[in-house]
Amino acid sequence: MGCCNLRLARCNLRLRGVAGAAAAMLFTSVTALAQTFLGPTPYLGKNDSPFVASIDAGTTFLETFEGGALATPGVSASAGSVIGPGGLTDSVDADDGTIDGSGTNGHSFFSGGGSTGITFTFDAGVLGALPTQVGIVWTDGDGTTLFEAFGPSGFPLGQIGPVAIAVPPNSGETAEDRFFGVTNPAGISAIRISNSSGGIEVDHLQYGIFGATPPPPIAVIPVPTISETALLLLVLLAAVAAWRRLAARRNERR
Ligand SMILES: [Ca+2]
Ligand SMILES: [Ca+2]
Ligand SMILES: [Ca+2]
Repeated sequence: MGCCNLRLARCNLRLRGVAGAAAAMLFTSVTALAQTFLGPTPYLGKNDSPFVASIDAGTTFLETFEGGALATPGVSASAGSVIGPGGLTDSVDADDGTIDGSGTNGHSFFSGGGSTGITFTFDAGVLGALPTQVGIVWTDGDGTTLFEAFGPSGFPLGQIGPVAIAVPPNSGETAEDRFFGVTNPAGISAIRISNSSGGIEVDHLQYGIFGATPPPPIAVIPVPTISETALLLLVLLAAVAAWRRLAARRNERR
């Protein structure tokens, strides 16, 4: 504190600077830990997901419902069930093999109570931890659409909407389909999606670890083939023989 005795005013300024820097660091830290909402954005296939890299890397689950059930681990739905191909089915467009403006030949997840909505709840015990990134694609319903997310212990993280994205009729059109997502470093315990009128249809539930590094590739140590091993032995034997001849000549000269 000697500097304070000598130059009190300058030292105060310096301390204020340190306090300001600390406050800035704290703010940055808090900001970095905050939740981020993503969407609503158009979605016709997996490549439209902001999480596609981690889906491909295997650190985020993607449930397309094309297997006929909600089968990815560590998640349960409060209402609804999977529906298969049909005139009113509204799967994500690409799931039937062709992006053609229609989702009627795919599978989706439907509930008759759009205003109650569907809550997907995550099980940290099964997953090892709560997911830190979650997304869902709203594909059909009426009225306005609302997406909500909840952190650990169920505290609300916020919401997107209500937004007016529904376009009638309800026969598999995909231009209206929208992705809603959230990231939260402290974890996401549940999401809820609802629309104010009619039933509700969703698809491509996705959840995993935000920013996770994919597992490193397994190092492959090349194993020499039999012919390579034989060649190596021949080279070694030739080298030993040459060394012995050289040693013998040296002995003869002595
Ligand atoms: Ca299609
Ligand atoms: Ca689907
Ligand atoms: Ca649709």
